Amino acid sequence: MIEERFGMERRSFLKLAAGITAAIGLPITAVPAVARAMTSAPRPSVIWLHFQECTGCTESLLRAEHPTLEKLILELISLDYHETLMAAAGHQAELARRNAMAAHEGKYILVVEGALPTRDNGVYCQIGGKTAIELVKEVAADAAAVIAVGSCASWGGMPSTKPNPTGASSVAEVLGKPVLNIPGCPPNPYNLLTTVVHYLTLGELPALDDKGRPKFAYRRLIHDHCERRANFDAGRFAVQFGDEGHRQGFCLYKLGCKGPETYANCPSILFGDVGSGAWPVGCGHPCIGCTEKGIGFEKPIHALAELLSVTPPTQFARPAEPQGKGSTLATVGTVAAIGGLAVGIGAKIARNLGDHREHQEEERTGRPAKG
Ligand code: FSX
Ligand code: SF4
Ligand code: F3S
Repeated sequence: MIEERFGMERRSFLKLAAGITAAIGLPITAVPAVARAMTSAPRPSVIWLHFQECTGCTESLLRAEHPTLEKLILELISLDYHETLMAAAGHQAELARRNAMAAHEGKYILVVEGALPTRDNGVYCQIGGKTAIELVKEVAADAAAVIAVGSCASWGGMPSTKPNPTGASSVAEVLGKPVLNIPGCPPNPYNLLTTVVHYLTLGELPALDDKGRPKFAYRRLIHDHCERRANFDAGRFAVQFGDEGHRQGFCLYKLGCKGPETYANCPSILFGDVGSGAWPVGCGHPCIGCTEKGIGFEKPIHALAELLSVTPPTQFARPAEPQGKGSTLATVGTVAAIGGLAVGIGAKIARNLGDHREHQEEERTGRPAKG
C-alpha cells in the first residue's frame, strides 16, 4: 500500500517518518504515530495561490528525487487549486477554487507562493479579474492556516528588491497578521513536508520564531552546521573563485558567504536528494542569505557577513591539511575553556581574518604587508 501510494519502499518510508519525527522534536517512540498520520489522516484541502514569483518553489518541489517528494506531499494533501498543476483553466479554475473554499470552509490550508504588489492598488498582478491583494484576503478569510512558501511570499524576496517598483510585499504584511513562513529561494521542500506532517500528526502548526518561520528548520545559523566551518575556525579561506583555497573546499566567508548571519537548515537536509554537498556552499558558492530578510537580494553578494556567533560548534573534525595559520578546534576549545570563551575565539577569528587581509594586501601591491 505504501509502495503504491507513495512510490517508495516501506523501509524508506519508515526511515523518512523517523527523520521527520526527530525534526519536529518528537521522541523516537512517536514514529508509529507520525507514520500513521501520514498514511491515514484525512488529507487537508489545500488552495495554492501564485503571485509575483518564478515558480521555483513549486519547481523545486516537483523536481525533488528519491524519494519522490512531490508524490509524498501531493499524497498527504488534497491539492484543490494550483495554477501550475491543475488541468482546469479560466472559469473552470475559478470554480474549482470557489468549490474547494465552500466545501472545506474553515478547514482548508492556504499556501501562497510569491509576493503581492501593493502599489497603485495592486494592479500589477491580477488573476480572474481580482488583484493579488483581493484574492489572498478572500481565500485567507476562511482558511484554517496560511502558509507562505518561498522568500517572495515570506518577506517580499526578489520582487521586493530596491527600488521595488510594484511595492511587492509579504503575505503577512498584506493580511496584517502573522502567517507561517517557509522562506528560501527556493525553499527546501522537506521543510514544507515536515510542516504538513506536523499538522497532520498534532493538529497544529509547528512552533515559530519571531519571523514566523518553523523553529525546527530555522533555529540555527547555517554557519554553525556548515561542513566548511572548521576551515573558518582555522583561518582557511577561498579569496577568489577558482583559487587554491576554493579548490580545496575552504571557507567561503571572504567570497561573501552569508552563512554567519542566515538561519536555515540547508547544510543538514541538502537539496534534491542527490547526496552530500548538494547545497549552495557544498557546490562552492557562498550562501546569499536567501532565507533571511534584509540579507538575501539586499546585501551585495561579495559584502562580508556579520558574525552573529563566534563559538565554534563541536561536531566537526578539525581539518587535516597542514596549510593555514589558524588554530585547530582543539586549541580553540582550550582557549574557550581557559576562560576567554566567545571573546577569546572572537580574537582568534579576528586574527585569522587579519592574516587574510594582509595576504590580500600583499597580492594587491606585490609587497609584503606591514606588521
Ligand atoms: Fe520566490 Fe517561489 Fe524564489 Fe522563485 O515561487 S522564493 S523567486 S525560487 O519561485 O517565490
Ligand atoms: Fe560555511 Fe559560509 Fe560559514 Fe564558511 S562562512 S563556514 S562557507 S557558512
Ligand atoms: Fe539560500 Fe543560503 Fe540556503 S543561499 S538555499 S540560505 S545556503
